[in-house]
Amino acid sequence: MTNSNETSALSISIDRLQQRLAELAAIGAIEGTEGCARLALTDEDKAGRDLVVTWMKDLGLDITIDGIGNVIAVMPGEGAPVMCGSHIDTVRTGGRYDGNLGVLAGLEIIETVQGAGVTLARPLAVGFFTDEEGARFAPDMLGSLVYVGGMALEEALDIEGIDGAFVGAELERIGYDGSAPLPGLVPHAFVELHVEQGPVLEIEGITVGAVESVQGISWTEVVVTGQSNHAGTTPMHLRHDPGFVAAACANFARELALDIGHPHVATVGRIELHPNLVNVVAASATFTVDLRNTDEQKLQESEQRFMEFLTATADAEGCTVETRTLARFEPVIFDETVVDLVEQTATSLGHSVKRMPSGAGHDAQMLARVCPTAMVFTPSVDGISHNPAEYTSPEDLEAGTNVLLHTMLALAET
Ligand code: HGY
Ligand code: MN
Ligand code: MN
Repeated sequence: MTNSNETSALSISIDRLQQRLAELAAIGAIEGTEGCARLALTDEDKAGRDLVVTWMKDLGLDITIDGIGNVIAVMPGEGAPVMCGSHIDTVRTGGRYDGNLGVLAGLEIIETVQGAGVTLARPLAVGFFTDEEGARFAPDMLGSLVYVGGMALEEALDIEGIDGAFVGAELERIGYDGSAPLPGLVPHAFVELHVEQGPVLEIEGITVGAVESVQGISWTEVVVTGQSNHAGTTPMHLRHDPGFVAAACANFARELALDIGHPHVATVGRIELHPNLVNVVAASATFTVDLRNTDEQKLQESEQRFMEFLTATADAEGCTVETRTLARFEPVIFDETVVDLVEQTATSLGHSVKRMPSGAGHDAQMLARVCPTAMVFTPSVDGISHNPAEYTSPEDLEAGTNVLLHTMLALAET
C-alpha cells in the first residue's frame, strides 16, 4: 500500500512520452506534416496496434484482446484496475495526439509507477478501443460500445464500411479478432486523457480541462435519387437534381445550427455524387449529416427540422430519399466524484483548471455506462483537430499526463 508522500512527488517523463508519440505518428505519417492516417482496421492501424502491444509487452503487462479488437493491458495486482486509455485509430487527416495521447500517457504512467517501485492497492491498466473515430465503420466509439455491452459483437462484426469492407473480415485480416470475453473487464474507475480538440482552454489560458460531460451526437447517411441528365440540354424546370438537394441540405444544416444557437453544431462532412461528372446532372447524391448538442431535446428538435427540410426539398425537386442512422448517442454526464478529483488534482499540481463539456465523442462516454468515469483535457493550439496540424505543447502534455497520473493513483487507493 502506498503512502501518499511516496507517490506525491511522482512525475512522468515528457521526453519518453514525446518519443512514443513520434514513433506511433510515424506509422501512417502524412507527408510534410506532424499528422498521421490510420483508419480503423487498415494495415496502418494494424502496424500501430502491433507497436503499442509491443510496448505493453515490454512493460510486462497482462494483455487481452477481445472479439472486436479492443486491447487492454493490466499491471500485476489484485482487484479491479483503475483504467485509462483511448484510441489509436485516426481519421484520414489525423493529428498525432487525438486518441494516441490517452493511450501513450497510460503507458508512460505505468512505466513511471514501475520505475518508482511503489506498490498500489489496485493495479493500473491502459487500453485502446477499436474504431473510436467511426470514420470508416460507423458508429464511432464502436469498440468501447461493444466492450460495455452496448452492441452485440455479432452486430458489430457485420458492419460494412464506407469502402465496402466488413468489420469482422478486417479484424481477422489484421489478426485482432481476439477471444477475451465481452462485455469486457469492468474497471474500478476509468479516466481518459484527451486533447480538447476545440478552442476553449487556449482562449481562456487554462492548462487542464476537467470534463463533466459529452454532448449528444446524431449521424445520418442520406441517399437522394433523382434523374441523371444532360447538363446542357435539360431545362431547369425539368430537372430532378440530387446534387441541388444535397447542397441545399448542407446550407440548411448551417442555418439550423445558428438558429438553435451555441453549442449546437451541424456538419455535412461527406458528399458523393454519382456519376460525379462536370456535364451530368447527378443520378444520386449520398451525404452525411452530423448534428450535436449538449441538450437532448434540442438535438431531437434539430433532427426533426432537418428531416422536414430534406423531405420537402427532395419532394419539390422530384427526388426520392433514403436515410440510415449511422450513430445516435445521448449526452453523457461523467461521475461527479471523479470530475472533482480531476479538478482537485490539477489544482494541487499548481495548474489552472476548468470544468467543461466535450464537443467530441470519446470512449470514456461508453465506459461511463459501467464504472465511475471522467476525462482530462489538454489545450489544442488554435483549437485545431482532425487535421494534421493538430498540436499541443510539451508543457501542456506533461501537465495533463501528470494530472492523469495522480488522479489514477488517488483512485487506486479507494
Ligand atoms: O466524432 C467524434 O466526436 C470522435 O472524434 N469520434
Ligand atoms: Mn479522439
Ligand atoms: Mn477524433
